[in-house]
Amino acid sequence: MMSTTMTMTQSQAQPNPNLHGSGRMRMDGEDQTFGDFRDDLTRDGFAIVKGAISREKALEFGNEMYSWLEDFKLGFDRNDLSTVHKDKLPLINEKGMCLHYALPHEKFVWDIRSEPGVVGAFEKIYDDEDLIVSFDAINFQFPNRTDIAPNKAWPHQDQNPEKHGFRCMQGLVNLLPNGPNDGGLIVCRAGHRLSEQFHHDMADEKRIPAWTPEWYGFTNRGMKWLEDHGCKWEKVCAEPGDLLLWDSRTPHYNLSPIEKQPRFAIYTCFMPVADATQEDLLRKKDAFDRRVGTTHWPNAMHTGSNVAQRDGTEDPHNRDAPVNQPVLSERAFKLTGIPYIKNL
Ligand SMILES: O=C(O)CCC(=O)C(=O)O
Ligand SMILES: [Fe+2]
Repeated sequence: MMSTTMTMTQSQAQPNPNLHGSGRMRMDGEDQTFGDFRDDLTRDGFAIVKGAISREKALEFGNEMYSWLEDFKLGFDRNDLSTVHKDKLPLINEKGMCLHYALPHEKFVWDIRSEPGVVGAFEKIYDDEDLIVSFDAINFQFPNRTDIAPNKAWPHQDQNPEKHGFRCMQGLVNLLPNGPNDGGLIVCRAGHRLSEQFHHDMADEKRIPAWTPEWYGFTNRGMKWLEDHGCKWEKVCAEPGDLLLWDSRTPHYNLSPIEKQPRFAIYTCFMPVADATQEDLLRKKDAFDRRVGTTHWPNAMHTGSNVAQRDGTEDPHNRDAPVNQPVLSERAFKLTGIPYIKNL
C-alpha cells in the first residue's frame, strides 16, 4: 500500500528563488512570477481557477438558480426547454443578464461571492484582504432562443480607454458544464497588454456610444487592429465551480449556447477598498440597503434599480427584496464596504 504521508520536497521547504510573487499584481510583463493562475493572468489577460467551489456545491447553486426562475410561477420548467420564453421568465436580456428583482442580493448570490475559494483568489491578485465586491447582474443563457433579440457579438473592455494600466479584475463563477458550444465568455488572448497602444492608435476613431466611461466597444476597425497585432479570440470553457478571471482591459463578450446546455454564471468582481473613496462606499451602502445592483465595478460608480420594465410597463412581478435575504458572515459583510465607512 502506498504511504499517505508526503515527504516535504525541496521546493516546498524553501522559497523558490525564481518566484517573485509578493505584492499586488501589475499585469504588465514578466517580472512578476507567482507559480499559479496569476502567471496565466499576467500573460494572457485571463485565467481559470479550477474548482474555486466544489462541483457538487456549484451544481447545487445551479439548482437554486433554476428554482429561483421557476418560483416566479410564470410557466418556466427546467425539464422542458420549450418553456424557455420571455413570457414564462423574469426579464433576462439577450446577453443573459438578469438585473432586477433584488437578485444581486439573493442569499445564493452572496453565498457564491463569499466562498473562500473565490475571495481567496482575489486576495492573492491584490495581495490585500481589505476588498469590496460588485453587486453584479446574474447570467442565465438558454440555447437557441428566438423569443428575444439575437445576442450579436459585443466585443468590449470594461475599462475607461483614457485610464491605462491594470485597475480591476473581473470574475465569474461558472455553475453548469460549459463546453465549446455551451455559450459563455469569449476573450481576446493577451489583448490587455496592447490596450494602451490600441487606444493611442485609435484615438481619432468615432466611438460606439457607451453608457458608462468604464466601457469601450470595439468597432470592425478595432477588431481588425487586434487581428493585425496577433490577438486571437478564444472561448473559455469551464466546469461547474470554476472561477474565470479576466483583466477589465482584456477584450471580451459572451456567446449564447447553441446545443442543449444552458449557461449560468455569477459575476464576482473585487477591488481593494483602498481604491474606493468614502463617497463611493456611501453610494455602495445605499445600493446594499436598497438591494439594488451595480456594474462590474465594485466601487458602485453606477447603481441599478429593481424596476424591470416590459414593453414600457412595470413588471407586476417586480420586488424590492430578495426571496431569501442574504446571511453575511463577518468576512462577507466587509465585502459590502460598509465597515470601512468612517463616522457612520
Ligand atoms: O457573460 C460573460 O461571460 C461576460 C459578460 C460581460 O462581458 C459583461 O457583462 O460586461
Ligand atoms: Fe464585460
